[in-house]
Amino acid sequence: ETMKHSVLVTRQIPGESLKRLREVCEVEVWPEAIPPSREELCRLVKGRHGLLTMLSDRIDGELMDVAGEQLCVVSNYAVGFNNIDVDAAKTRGVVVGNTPDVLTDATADLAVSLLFAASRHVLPAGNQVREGEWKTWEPTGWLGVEPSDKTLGIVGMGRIGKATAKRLVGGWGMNLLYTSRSDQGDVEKELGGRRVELDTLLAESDFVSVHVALTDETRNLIDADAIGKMKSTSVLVNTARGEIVDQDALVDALNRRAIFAAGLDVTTPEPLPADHALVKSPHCVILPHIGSATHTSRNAMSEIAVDNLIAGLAGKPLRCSVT
Ligand code: 8YV
Repeated sequence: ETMKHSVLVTRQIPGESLKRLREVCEVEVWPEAIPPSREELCRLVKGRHGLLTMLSDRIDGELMDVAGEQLCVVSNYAVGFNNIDVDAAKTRGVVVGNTPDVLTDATADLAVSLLFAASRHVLPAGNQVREGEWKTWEPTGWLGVEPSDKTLGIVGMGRIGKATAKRLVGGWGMNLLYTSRSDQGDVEKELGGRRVELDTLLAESDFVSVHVALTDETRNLIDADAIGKMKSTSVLVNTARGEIVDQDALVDALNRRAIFAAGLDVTTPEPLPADHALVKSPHCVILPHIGSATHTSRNAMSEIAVDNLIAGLAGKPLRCSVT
């Protein structure tokens, strides 16, 4: 067969891997910084054999049908794949790939950064300087909380949860509680962690860091009830998915000082409008979903995503498959 495969890449990606892709197929790359709308995506996927997609692209059965029967692989540029209807893909014989492992360290580093930033008012204090409001030094100004020897609660002890725990247990001597679908012997041995129910974790932890995948079971896992169980001195960190935390409940808790602070790399929606109560809260640090944003991590994600696409087009097993 002489006809080349046709693929759509829905954003510009860093690194050299698109060159490899161009050697084996026709590639169209969405050129804008703003993602394609649903309408544009529907127009662009028609007739494609492969898609390299982002979290901002909703890839459901309808979109796969619009693409056509020749579609054989969807390669997601992320470890999380909640934007893809995996069952719909399976039904249609479409394989789905993701980019695990290579962003574990970068995301764990950012979780720790958010934990410290939220604990020490890094953003509002820094802004005070920028805005010319640094008038004096106050013994009672900007008092924060310290992590040393406190209790860390990791919600979801997967790769990123484990890497975050390692940093904070090893570096700051934190005691570790965690929730997980399975008992993790190595975590108990290496880090002295104790697997507990979520309620216990929330009640006993000084710092709670969320690392579960977004599924029907974890949507709104950290709701008003859950936040209500947390200590008034505790800090909540979320680098997983915005939908796992009930944002109205979080705003309410921060306003009432029912928890100390929050650090979020993920929100609902993304981008979060600047007039949102969470953005306005002096007790909340929000970053624009940059967990995996390092040169090392994003270049490696590009490599895996392109490897997945090339393998899928050739009908071979993907380097990292979720189907
Ligand atoms: C993505 C992410 O890189 O991997 C994930 O699951 O959330 C991020 O690393 C980013 O959202 C681009 O899709």
